[in-house]
Amino acid sequence: MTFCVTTPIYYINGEPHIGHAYASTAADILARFNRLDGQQVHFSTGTDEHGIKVARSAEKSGMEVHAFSDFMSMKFREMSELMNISYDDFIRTTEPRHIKSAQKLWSMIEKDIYKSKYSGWYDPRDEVFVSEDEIVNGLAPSGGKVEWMEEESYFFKLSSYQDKLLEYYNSHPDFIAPQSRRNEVISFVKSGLKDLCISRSKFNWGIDVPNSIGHVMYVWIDALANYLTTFGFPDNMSIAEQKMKECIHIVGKEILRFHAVYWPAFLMSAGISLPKRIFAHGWWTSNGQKMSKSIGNVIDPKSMVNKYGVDCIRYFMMKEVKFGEDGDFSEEALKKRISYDLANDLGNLVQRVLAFIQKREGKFIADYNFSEACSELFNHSRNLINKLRPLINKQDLNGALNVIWDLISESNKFVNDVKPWELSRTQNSELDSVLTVLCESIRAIAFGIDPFMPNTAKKIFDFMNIKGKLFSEINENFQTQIFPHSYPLFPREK
Ligand code: ME8
Repeated sequence: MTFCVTTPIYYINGEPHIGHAYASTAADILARFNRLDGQQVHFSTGTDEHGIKVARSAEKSGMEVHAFSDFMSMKFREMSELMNISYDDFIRTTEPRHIKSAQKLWSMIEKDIYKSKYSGWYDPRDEVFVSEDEIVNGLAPSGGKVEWMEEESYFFKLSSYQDKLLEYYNSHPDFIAPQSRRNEVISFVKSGLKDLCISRSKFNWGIDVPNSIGHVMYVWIDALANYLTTFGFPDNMSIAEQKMKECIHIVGKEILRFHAVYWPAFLMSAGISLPKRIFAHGWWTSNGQKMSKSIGNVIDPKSMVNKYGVDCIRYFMMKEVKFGEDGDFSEEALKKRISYDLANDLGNLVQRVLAFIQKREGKFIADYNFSEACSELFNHSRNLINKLRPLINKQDLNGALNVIWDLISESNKFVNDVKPWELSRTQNSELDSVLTVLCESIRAIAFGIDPFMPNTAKKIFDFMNIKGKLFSEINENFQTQIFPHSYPLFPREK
């Protein structure tokens, strides 16, 4: 079975920030979960390098545009490394394989393309065409200053896809998620679709329109085609088709329209399968305010990771808000999560159980003859992944963490109730089975958090000498174990 997931490809006109790190981390968790679940995974991310906005940023920087793209794209690659993003492909839209793919897509939708004159407003900040009624005081909804555009352009007959799109949404209720966003898209399409201007001729930082001198593709056609490129299109058409069908696009809510309206229309026109789902996530504010360079409150993932560690940041972003909703990023909230959820709940469970076993010379005899209380915790542990799977399949990342934390709380409560230290004093024969079930629950928890916090999971696996990698290996019983020395998972704040 194949599972494919993509992040948006990021514009390289500015530095990566926490919003980019968020989209990439969410996609990474889906990719990691599915890999551990034994699926073939294709996970792509990358950079969107053409368009007027990038061309102007290059000009401002004084760098030649190709050199600027190389330089800025590298920063996004570094952000991926920093966030521990396990991508299989990092795609850049300036690569020859992509230029070929975008041009092929263009030629496949040519029957729906005509030439005409465009006159209207353009918002270079978001690379979108805007209508009169969207403009307030000369500004587009993005806050960008609109520019008048008048040029001979190519148009895509988007209007003729209105009914087909509505039919498709109707027959594929899970195509757009979350539901509230789906409703917004449907009402947008119902309100009427205009044909889409898909070329520019006033500048040349883009992919040439095939057989048409002086025109470059509108950056969004170019950008959306990245998903096909990464799947091997056009050389490996049947593989690309297959992957497209299994693909989940993770996007921010502000670019849902491009992914849920334009993209499916292009694919329908080209006769290519549509992706499985488009999931629109929400936006982060910074201490209650919109992140903006002028306010100076843009959150830099590098400084956060250096200060708190990558796993804590990954955890915080997924736990703090339900995936799909907006959230607020503050260090205060982050510190609380680290202290309560990570150090107190998870860290403490691992530390107290493993330290106890260590005190007994690191040895216990696995004993699966369980009392009722042990059996209950054992069954919950063995069932954890089965509970997570449906949540991950609907991208409920926050819900998945809640389920894992339920098991952590249950395990901590079990320790408090059973009091292994007392059993040890009285040489109670139940002790081995109590420690066995606790090791089982910690092992299950480590598997569960692995996609979210891979470094932390690895530490637990190392503490416990667990070699298994796949979820399927969770069902193997512990043998008599000797644990090496264990350390705290999350250093407490000084
Ligand atoms: O739109 N909160 O690129 P982009 C959460 N190149 N997520 C945020 C965010 C925030 N404050 N700010 C950005 C583009 N993001 C196009 C995409 S895809 C074919 C082309 C995330 O650099 C979010 O996922 O503006 C958003 O959709 C993405 O970064 C946009 O990045």
